[in-house]
Formats: sequence, C-alpha cells, structure tokens
Amino acid sequence: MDFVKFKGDKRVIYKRLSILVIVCIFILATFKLIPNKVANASTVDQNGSLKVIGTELCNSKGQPIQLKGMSSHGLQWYGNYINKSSVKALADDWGCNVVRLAMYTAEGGYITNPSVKAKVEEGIEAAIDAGIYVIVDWHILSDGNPNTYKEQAKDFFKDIASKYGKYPNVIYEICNEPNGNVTWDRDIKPYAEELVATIRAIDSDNIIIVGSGTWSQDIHDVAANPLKVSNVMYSLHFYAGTHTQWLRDRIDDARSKNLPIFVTEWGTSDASGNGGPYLEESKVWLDYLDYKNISWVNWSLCDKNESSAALNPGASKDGKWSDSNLSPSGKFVKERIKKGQPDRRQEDDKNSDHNNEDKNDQNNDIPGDDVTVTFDLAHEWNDGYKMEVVISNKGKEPVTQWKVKLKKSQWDISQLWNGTTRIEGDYIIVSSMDYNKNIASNGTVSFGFIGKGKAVSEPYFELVTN
Ligand code: DCB
Repeated sequence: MDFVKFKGDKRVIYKRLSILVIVCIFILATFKLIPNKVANASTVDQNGSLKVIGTELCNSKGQPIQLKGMSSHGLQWYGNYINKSSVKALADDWGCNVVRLAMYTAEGGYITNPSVKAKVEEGIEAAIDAGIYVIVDWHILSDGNPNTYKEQAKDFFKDIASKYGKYPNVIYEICNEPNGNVTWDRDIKPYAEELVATIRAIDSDNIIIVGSGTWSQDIHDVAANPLKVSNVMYSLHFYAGTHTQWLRDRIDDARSKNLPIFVTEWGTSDASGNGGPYLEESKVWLDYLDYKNISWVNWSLCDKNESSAALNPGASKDGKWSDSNLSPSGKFVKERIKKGQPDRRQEDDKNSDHNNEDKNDQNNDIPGDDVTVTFDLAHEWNDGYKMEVVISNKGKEPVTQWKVKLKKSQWDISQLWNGTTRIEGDYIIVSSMDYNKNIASNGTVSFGFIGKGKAVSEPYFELVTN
C-alpha cells in the first residue's frame, strides 16, 4: 500500500519539516512578525464610532452599548489624577470603558488658566492609548449661563475637534450644568445650536452631549423642544442624597418622547458633593440605569476630603490603588463598574450561582436542520433582564435570511437590536436586518433584547431560514 511505503520516509520528512519550522520561526521573530503577545481588543477596537439610534447609544454595528466610568474632579485642582497610568488602571482594573475630563471654565479653570487644556489633551491621549471613550467636558458651573464664555467654548472645541475628532474615542460635552436664570429655549438651545454647528464643521459624527437648566436636570424642557441634529444626547445629572424617584420618572418621560439621555455626572453624595454617601439610593439609581441601558459617569476621581471622592486623602496619582485607598463611594462604584461589563461576565459567573451557563442556556437543535438557536441570559436585574440570542449555522450551505418566531406570552420586550419585530397573532416574529441576514457555513449571528420581569427558562421558538 502507498501508505506503508510513505511510512518508511516519515522520520526524514518530520526532521526536514521541523528544521523548516524552526527556520521560519527564526525569520518571523527576527523581523518582529510575531507579536510578543496578542493584545486583547480594547473597548474602542471592538465598538468603533458611536452613534445615537432613537434613545439608544449604539456602537458602529448599531448594537446598544452602555458606557460606565469615572469623571475627573476639576482638572485645575485634581488634574494629577489624570495621566497615562491612572487612565489605564481605570480601564484595566476597574473595567471603565469611558473617562470624563471635567475642565472647569470658572473657579480658576480654563478662562483664567488656559494651560489646563494641556491636561485635557493628556487625558484624551491616555484614553486613546487605553482604548476607551473620553468625554471632553466644558465644565460650566458658577458661570451658570453657557453664553457667558461662548466664544471661548467655540475656539476650544474647534481646536479639540481638529486635533482629535478623527478618533472614535472622543465625545464632546458642551456645557456641564447650566443653572440660575437660564432657560433651555432662550439660552441653552441657541448656544447648543451654535456649538454643534462649530463642531460639525470639523467632526461630522462624534457624539455631542448637551446639558439643560437646573444643573442638567431640566430634560423635560429639552424633550419638548429638542435639537434637530443627529448623534446628539442630553445629559442628566443626579446626586443620590438629593435626587430620587421623581428624577428617574423624568428620565422615563423624556425617553418616551424619544430623548437620548446620558448620565455624564452623578454622585453618591448630596448635591454639594459631600454628605452621605447614600449607597442605598445609589444602588436604586444604578439598577435603574443598567435596566434602561443608560450610560453613566461617576463624580469623581480625586482624593478630596468629601464623600463623593472615590479616593482617600493621599492616594497615589498613578492608578496603583489598593482597597484601602478607595473611599466607601470609590469601592461601591468600582464594584458596580466591574460588574456591569459584559466582557467580564465569565469572571463574574464564577462567583454567582444564578448566572450559571448550563442552567440558562437553552440549546435547542431543530431536527433535520443544521442551524441552532441559543438563548443566553446575559444579565438579570430585579425586574428585568438582557437576552442574547445566537443563531449558528453548522451546515455546509450559507443561510441567506432568517426569522425567529417567539411566543408573545413569554416575553415583555422593551427594546431589541440586530433584528426587526412584528406581531402575528400570539407570536413575535424577529426578522434579520440587512447586515446580519447572511450566516456563512460555520458562522453565527445574533440579536438581543431587554425584557421586563423574569426571563422564561425554556423559551418556545421556531426558526425559519432562507
Ligand atoms: C455639580 C457640579 C460639580 C460639583 C458637583 C457636586 O454641581 F457639576 O462641579 O462638584 O455637582 O456639587 C463640586 C465638588 C466640590 C467643589 C464644588 C465647586 O465636588 O469639591 O468645591 O463642585 O467647584 C451641582 C450639582 C447639582 C446641584 C448643585 C450643584 N443641585 N452645585 O442640584 O443643587 O451647586 O455645584
């Protein structure tokens, strides 16, 4: 047999092959064609340019994304806590996918001390290096009317957009907290229109976030008269000791009017930045924001002796913080950021028995078919959950279109992505989008949704392909 004859030469062939392999490795290594370590794809590598679809902040594929991270304190005071190594620690150790750079205009900030802009640029570059999103915050506060320094704001954002607008990382926040005798219709909206036009002349698509009256709580005024531009969101700020259910209700109202909300600043303290920390109410707030998939950024990364500060006095500036360097607020917030990152789910699974893959995954093969549908409970809250549905084509032929039929009685879906839905009698029909209708042989696609209440453990479904 040919095979037996070949067997006689095998050792020689293996020897030659192994010499060849060694030579190849040597050449590849010499010319640095083999990376020392394959780096994990960063948040921004994975999600790219953000866009706003309806009320949702979405990644470049149109999937909703929730950003969570820390805000600096005033950079003129606590800028030392923003540098390459601290921002990398926020990304890697805390799981932050966003950082906010609070550049005060007044109180010794940019207007009298323009050199603080160098810190903003250092922070942007640190975020780009760490692969996370970065909010450039024009932090008006004691200067309650954004028009006070409008010309300076335009020049500032022109410069930032020219230098960094090409990076998907950058998000512009054009007026932190208007307050005092200012109204949306008369003061803030015209300011925002002018700033948006200024930024859009240079950067056509990065997200712009706009504040509202009463320290960015008056989103109802915005919902009644929003800007007519794309990729714009509106900030909502809260402090757990001061703002409670009534402000969450206001978010629900605004979202029902299609207003996209981003919590670019919140604290565990009262509205002064001190008092408390009110961790019970903070938990209610964060559960609510997770449930609604609303992005948030916590005030603040500094070691000031106030309860909203995440670090204890004297904590180092380089991000190497032990637990004893974290304040009660810092510990609570870090925990919540880590917990909420979907790419850390496997780690979390080890510590939680209710999130067990085997129990929650329903892998139901269709008899006589090579395409499977898997329901994966990605997250659970008290009164809701996030479900990922993966359709895998294990056959040799590509699938060119698919539909999944679900039972209406089993789900109370509040939002769904990567598919379109329609109701047919007792069923919800989820159909493919243009961009995910094809499933190659051995390929997968997925859609996902947020549901209210408890997820059923053995969902009914029917799959229709091609
Ligand atoms: C916001 C500001 C932020 C401020 C925090 C907490 O202000 F955006 O700059 O941070 O919320 O008040 C605090 C710092 C202090 C610092 C002070 C002044 O934590 O260390 O001394 O800024 O620079 C808000 C938010 C809400 C309300 C009031 C304020 N409110 N406020 O609802 O009444 O007056 O600053």
